[in-house]
Amino acid sequence: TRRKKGIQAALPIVYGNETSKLPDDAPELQLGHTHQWTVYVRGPNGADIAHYVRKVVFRLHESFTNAVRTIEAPPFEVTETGWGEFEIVIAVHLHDFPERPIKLTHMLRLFPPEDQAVIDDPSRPDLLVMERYDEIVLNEPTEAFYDQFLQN
Ligand code: SLL
Repeated sequence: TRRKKGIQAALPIVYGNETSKLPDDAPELQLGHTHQWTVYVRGPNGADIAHYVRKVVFRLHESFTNAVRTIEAPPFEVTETGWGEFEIVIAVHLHDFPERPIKLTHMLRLFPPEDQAVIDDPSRPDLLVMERYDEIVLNEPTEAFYDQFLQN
């Protein structure tokens, strides 16, 4: 495969979690669960990342059934209910480098941490959002990828 020598591409992504408290009548409360959350990898402002993301693998805490969740199409996210916070390992597999996934880690938050900014959506005051903007740096993309997505 021919690659663009000396070219570095920065692919923007946003990853993190959204959490809300379970309503009083939620059946999951019987299991001791207190919150519903979604962990995700997205493009900034809803941009489509499926051009360069082939699949995303989320490794949840082992207390979850099928703790390894592989998402092969957008939206690249997992929604669950639970009771605790834990670190999620996220592997982003690119079309261009399928053999070399990008590893991200995200601390799932159910409660607002004291030392971190929390993004508030005024239309959803019950929703806690903990997310981070990042760039996946692609070294020497394939010529096909470069021609299709990067050159403009
Ligand atoms: C803690 N170290 O003790 C962490 C572990 C694990 C959270 C949190 C499981 C939900 C289910 C769940 O929420 N685990 O039963 O499926 O806080």
